[in-house]
Amino acid sequence: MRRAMSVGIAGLVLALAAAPAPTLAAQARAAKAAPMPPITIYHLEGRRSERIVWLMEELGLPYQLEFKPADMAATSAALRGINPAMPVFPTVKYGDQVLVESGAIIETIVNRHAPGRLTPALNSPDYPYHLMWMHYAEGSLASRAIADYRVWMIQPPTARSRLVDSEQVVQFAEDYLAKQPWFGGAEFSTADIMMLFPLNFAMQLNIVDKDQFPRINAWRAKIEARPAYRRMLAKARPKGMVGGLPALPAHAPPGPRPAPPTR
Ligand SMILES: N[C@@H](CCC(=O)N[C@@H](CS)C(=O)NCC(=O)O)C(=O)O
Repeated sequence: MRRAMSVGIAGLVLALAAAPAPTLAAQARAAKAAPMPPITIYHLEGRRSERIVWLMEELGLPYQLEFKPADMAATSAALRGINPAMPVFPTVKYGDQVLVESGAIIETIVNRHAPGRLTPALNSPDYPYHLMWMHYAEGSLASRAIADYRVWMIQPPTARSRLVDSEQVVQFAEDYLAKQPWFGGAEFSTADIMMLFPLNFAMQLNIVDKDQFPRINAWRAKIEARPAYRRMLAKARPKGMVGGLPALPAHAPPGPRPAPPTR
């Protein structure tokens, strides 16, 4: 079986890779999968669009990748050309539909074109947790990490907020990994794909103290060893990260937070 991928705004580069022979179960699943329209991922190095590239690499599905390596201006211009009202990465052209929200894009692709893959069985105990982390990644984790980053860039904190903060949302993820090896439970799933970006964001930008979370660090090491993740990096970050944000000079001191409001 051959897989095609194109890279670059300027031209089309065809990359061919041999995939392993499909098992009987994979053939049965493929028979249920809907035909996939052409998919173009508007991407910028190191951003959430890497989730979609990584997903497609895990699934062995074809896609076109639009970005100009190490050229943020050209990459942003291409994005604004297709999605001027909401220019965010990822924007995905799915057939003739233009989609944002990485979680929704992942669920659309898996549910329609790779049913049953990278997802625990619907009636399994893992399923509710898998779905919880799918949503937690953007809902609780990314939103708080980004809010703290913006505020703390203006004034490095000397104490923790009384509201749920970045430390607490990352700690909640750390505690879950004491019980399960993956955010999807027993097996790697799309919840892991969703969780990596905000955890990297929080740790690499010093929003939290990365040394406080050994289980997340061990999980990240397992992810970085995955062949599909490495293929994603080679294709989506060929010249490294572009326009990265500076790390915070200091993160909030760990420890107890002020008591929450009582009314
Ligand atoms: N919740 C959205 C977030 C998309 C998003 O904000 N992407 C960032 C890059 S990681 C972006 O394009 N930001 C540009 C901006 O905020 O102007 C998703 O999961 O896709």
